[in-house]
Amino acid sequence: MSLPAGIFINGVTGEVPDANEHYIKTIGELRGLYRDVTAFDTYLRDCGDGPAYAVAGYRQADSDIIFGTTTMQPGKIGDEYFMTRGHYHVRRDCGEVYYTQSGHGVLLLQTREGETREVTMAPGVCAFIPPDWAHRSVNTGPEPLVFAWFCQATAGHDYGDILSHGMRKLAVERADTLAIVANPGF
Ligand code: PAN
Ligand code: ZN
Repeated sequence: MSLPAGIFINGVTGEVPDANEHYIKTIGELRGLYRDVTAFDTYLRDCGDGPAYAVAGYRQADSDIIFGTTTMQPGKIGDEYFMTRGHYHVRRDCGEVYYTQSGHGVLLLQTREGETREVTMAPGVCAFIPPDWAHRSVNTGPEPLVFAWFCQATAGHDYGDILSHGMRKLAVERADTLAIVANPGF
């Protein structure tokens, strides 16, 4: 049986002391995500492998809801800011909420039909992700980007489509500022 609980989230570090699910994605594990393969290899050679983002989740058995945090390091590969893999949910009826607690970024969203949207991620902004919109977060600032996420426990992650085709839009740095551009490789 699920029981009520008050779960502390550190909005600066993203740490959730009571989290019972954790994983880290290193830059090296994200080969193929970034368009500039030479820049990717140069980054790994010069900076070494290290965490790109960490995910902590809080799940209670038999509950319909899970939540947790994602903490994304700042950085760029070529002109692309550090980003998450991006996914649809396996269950097409399941949306999600991202509540940014610190740092700055952009949430890239797209439908299977080709519609795209961007939502600014900044402290205090709650991003609503409707069902069946693919979503990828991008850290566009110089600090870690920390956001709390809340979704259905059985939503599931479907990475296949974004992994093989990328997303329609890229978040890149142009003249020292963020630009959202069409992905020439899509
Ligand atoms: C988030 C994401 C998390 C990492 O918890 O899973 O930010 O992003 P990727 O899973 O795309 O690598 C979420 O959207 N869950 O559904
Ligand atoms: Zn999701």
